[in-house]
Amino acid sequence: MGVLNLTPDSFSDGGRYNRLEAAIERARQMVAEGADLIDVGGESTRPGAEPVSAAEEKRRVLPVLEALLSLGVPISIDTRKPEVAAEALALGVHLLNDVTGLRDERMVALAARYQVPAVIMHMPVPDPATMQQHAHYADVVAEVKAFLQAQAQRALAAGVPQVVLDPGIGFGKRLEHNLALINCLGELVALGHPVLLGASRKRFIGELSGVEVAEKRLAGTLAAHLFGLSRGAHILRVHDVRAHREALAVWGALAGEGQRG
Ligand code: HH2
Repeated sequence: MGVLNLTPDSFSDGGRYNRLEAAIERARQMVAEGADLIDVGGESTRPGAEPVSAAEEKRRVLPVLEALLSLGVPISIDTRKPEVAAEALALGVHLLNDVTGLRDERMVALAARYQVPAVIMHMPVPDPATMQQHAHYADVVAEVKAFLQAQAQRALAAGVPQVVLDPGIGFGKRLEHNLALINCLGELVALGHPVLLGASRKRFIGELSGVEVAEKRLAGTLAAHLFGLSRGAHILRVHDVRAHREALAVWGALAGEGQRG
């Protein structure tokens, strides 16, 4: 899943792709580099980011979505606002990516009505501005798993055709929480739904590698993502598609055919 952020303030590539032409070009490039899916977002969810009105978010994403729907790959809308999701799905978007984990009944109803799969991501409170104040868990893996399982059951019972589970790396999580969740990703995989991992360029990669500039965190990102694959992740949400494809070609050969014998 290639990330297309149409925001002036995203933590890693903010401001670069906010013009229509540039956004479309960037999406084309990611597809050419091997992206299977493009995730389009119009609001930054980094800790402490300024909230964006639904009108502004729609202004940012709808023209781009319309253009991208002819690219030939599935397009996902990354939004926590039902108003934005409704218009994106009416255009024909293929996947709903809700970082607030389908807490809002209207999001569930929309995914059911348009018969699209939904990504259910964990965050401790549905508010990026304050989520880091809620980074307290007795057992982060158990709590995230329980939340995702409950939300998945609710969504499926309401008619959502498929759910994708995501531990929400960096969303109301500290370093030790992110590490535990990636290390124990197999527990989420065991719930029987596809699992998405989004560690690309995130703060914990910087904390571990000492790389402060988000755009320069590719090496650490690849390490986290390949580790996640070895734990059973099905979808990686990435900014650097080409590098991931190259790494996957080698990792996949080793994981699939590299056993002795
Ligand atoms: N991470 C970000 C945004 N959306 N969606 C899912 N399902 N999983 C994630 O891990 C995830 C996500 C944050 O990264 P980015 O889009 O690069 O930054 P920003 O929110 O500042 O635009």
